[in-house]
Amino acid sequence: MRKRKSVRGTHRADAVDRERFVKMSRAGADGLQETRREGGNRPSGNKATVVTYSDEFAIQEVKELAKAAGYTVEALITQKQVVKSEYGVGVGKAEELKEMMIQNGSKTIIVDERLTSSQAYRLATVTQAEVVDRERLILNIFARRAVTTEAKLQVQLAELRYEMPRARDAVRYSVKGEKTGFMGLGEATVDVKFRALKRRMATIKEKLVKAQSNRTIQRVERRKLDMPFVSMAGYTSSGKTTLFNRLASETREESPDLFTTLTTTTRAVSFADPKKKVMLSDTVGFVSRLPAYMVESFKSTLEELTYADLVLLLIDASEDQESLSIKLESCKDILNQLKVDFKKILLVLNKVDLLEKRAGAGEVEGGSLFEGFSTVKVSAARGDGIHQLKTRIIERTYPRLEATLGKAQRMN
Ligand SMILES: Nc1nc2c(ncn2[C@@H]2O[C@H](COP(=O)(O)OP(=O)(O)OP(=O)(O)O)[C@@H](O)[C@H]2O)c(=O)[nH]1
Ligand SMILES: [Mg+2]
Repeated sequence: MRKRKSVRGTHRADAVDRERFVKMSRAGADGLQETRREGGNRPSGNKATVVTYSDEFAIQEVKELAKAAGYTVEALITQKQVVKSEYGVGVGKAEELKEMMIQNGSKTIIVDERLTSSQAYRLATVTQAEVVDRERLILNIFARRAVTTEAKLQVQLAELRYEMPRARDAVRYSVKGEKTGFMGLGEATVDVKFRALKRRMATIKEKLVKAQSNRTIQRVERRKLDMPFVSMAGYTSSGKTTLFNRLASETREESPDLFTTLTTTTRAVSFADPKKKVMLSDTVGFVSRLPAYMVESFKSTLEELTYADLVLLLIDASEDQESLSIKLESCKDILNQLKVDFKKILLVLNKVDLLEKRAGAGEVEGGSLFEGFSTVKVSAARGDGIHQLKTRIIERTYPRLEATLGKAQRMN
């Protein structure tokens, strides 16, 4: 009884809450300007309470995502279902959350799923807190990490795609609150606001098309050099940049934080035979439950994978079967969306050095998960298996290239 009363009690402050929600939506919709002003550094040092699924993988991952977005996790509650109810969480949980947050001083609830705007609104109303869903959380990380102009544009595009349907709902709430139009503004102003959002989206897309055509020109130029293209893909933190640095003698940033790399770096690399060079690219990492519009927004960066002759798909082989399975399936799903031919994949089982510390040393838990793929075990950090990997890269790319060259010569 006490629980229900408290939830209803909060509803009485509905008008004030609606105002807060509308302000929050506005902060989101205008987030692009904020990103530009603060160089993408938001939020920082914020205390958050997290709602996620009860499995260990989800718990660990959301904690790392929250950390990468600048939050400190004060408390974490788990649920079997995260998005089924009116608030995204059950009514009882919503109230539990509110009390928990008063105790721990956090002002943000991170819900590890995609919330509808009505769920976010209701949860924000009941708890009097800022509500950040999984997609917003990932966007916040991207916004913090984006350094290059292209990466910033891609993040801005993804943010607009996230905000548009929510801005539409904010209008509905505004109307329900007896204020016509968007965020308490008149209908005409709503139209103006939406048109402005759409225009911004069109401008960003235009700029990205330019970035994309520059890439295409670069790719065509590189093709003239008759070098095979090798691209690295994999879950965030699987060790792509560490391997790239080792193979290309580079010093790009590698870190245990999620989404360290947001842009593509390409280098011409030669292994044992200086005549057999390959173009090697490192790129942005993947994460599970990544919506299609985010993949689409990062298309100009991820496109390297589509054109690659060989894709090195990195897996952190030191993880347990469940993590391996979730991560590999997520990667396959995204590579599928990018229309990557799976025959071009070489599965690189990285971090094998960590397996030695375990009981049953040396064995990767993947087993049947890797069926259908050829695999190679390496430690990008320590150097194990690197010679074998280089040999495999050349074996997999040069026969194909030589066949293409031979065909071209025969045609001339
Ligand atoms: N023990 C061990 N750690 C590794 C190995 N390879 C990478 N790491 C560590 O794993 C973490 C992630 O490495 P990165 O190279 O930044 O991973 P990434 O795939 O580029 O990550 P994102 O750019 O965030 O997608 C870092 O702390 C690395 O030091 C390895 O072979 N063994
Ligand atoms: Mg990286």
